[in-house]
Amino acid sequence: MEEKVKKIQQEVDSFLVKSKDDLEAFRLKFISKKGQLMSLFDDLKLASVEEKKKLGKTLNDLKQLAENRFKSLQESIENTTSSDRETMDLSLPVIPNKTGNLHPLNLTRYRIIEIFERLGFNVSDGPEIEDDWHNFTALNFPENHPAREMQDTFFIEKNPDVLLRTHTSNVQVRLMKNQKPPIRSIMPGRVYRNEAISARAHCFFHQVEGLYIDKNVGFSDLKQTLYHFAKEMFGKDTKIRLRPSYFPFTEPSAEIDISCLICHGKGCNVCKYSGWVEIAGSGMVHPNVLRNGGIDPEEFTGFAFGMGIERITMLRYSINDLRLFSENDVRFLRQFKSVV
Ligand code: 2NM
Repeated sequence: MEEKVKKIQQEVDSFLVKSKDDLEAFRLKFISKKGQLMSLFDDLKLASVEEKKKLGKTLNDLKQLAENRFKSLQESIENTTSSDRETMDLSLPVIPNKTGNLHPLNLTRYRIIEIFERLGFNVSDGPEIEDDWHNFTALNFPENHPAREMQDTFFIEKNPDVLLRTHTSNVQVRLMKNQKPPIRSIMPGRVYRNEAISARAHCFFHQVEGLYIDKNVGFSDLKQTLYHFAKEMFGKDTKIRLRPSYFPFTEPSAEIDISCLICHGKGCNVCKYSGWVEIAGSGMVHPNVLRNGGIDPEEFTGFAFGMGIERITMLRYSINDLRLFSENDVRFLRQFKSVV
């Protein structure tokens, strides 16, 4: 009898209760009328008067112990009311995350920002609705420049002109006015041009322009910066080529080409059998532009560049139609999973 009591006492102490089912098992075993503990009280009836005295107290203590433990287990189970805990199976495969993914243009934009941030460039932003001064005049566009024509630019108002910016260079003008060199910044953003929509053109697209102004910034800095960018963006074996070009806001100016990713120079229809594809325009900031931004061109020089995010994205993912970016067809968009 005494041994039985000891055994039950140990069991009451060590019985594991993690769920409501466990708790019920505990109750049936130690508390209920048909439980082990109660059957000891039945045994007690057969004992002698002496034994009854001694064992009766032990059994009552044990009963009290079981009831107290039951109460405290009940409280803690109810407080953690986690039905998950009882049913969660950690070995099951995860439920796939269907919350969507970033737009391919944003994936490219973030990658471009990442590359330039590591070179010490910061990111600047500015208005999409702009006046003539910030979009054209300050950037050395002559009064009669064709870009100012109604066919090329969306005007919101005329005299004084209010328009949708045609490039993000308007942000550079503000930067130069508001900051002193050294300036090292890139400007991603949406720009607008009055063009018929096709596989290769759209009435809006996205640009990243960059500006670096300091003492002694030279053309070699421009070349190495864009060479580094090309290798980071398209792979370490990428070559670049600079072609002389013309922009009103830079002098000298150059178009940046990269070696064709598809045919590696052999010739294919992406590079139109030339082996090279254009990715950006660039040049040394024109002294007039520096002056318009309140910077002395005798003291400071700088380079600037601009690239289309759509174009870089099309090369990066072999996409052949610009319209896919704005049609928002999920069958297209879902293909660009990434861990940005
Ligand atoms: C391009 C190509 C070449 C450019 C120049 C400037 C500024 F403001 F510094 F004059 N911003 N961006 C630039 C130069 C942009 O885009 C194809």
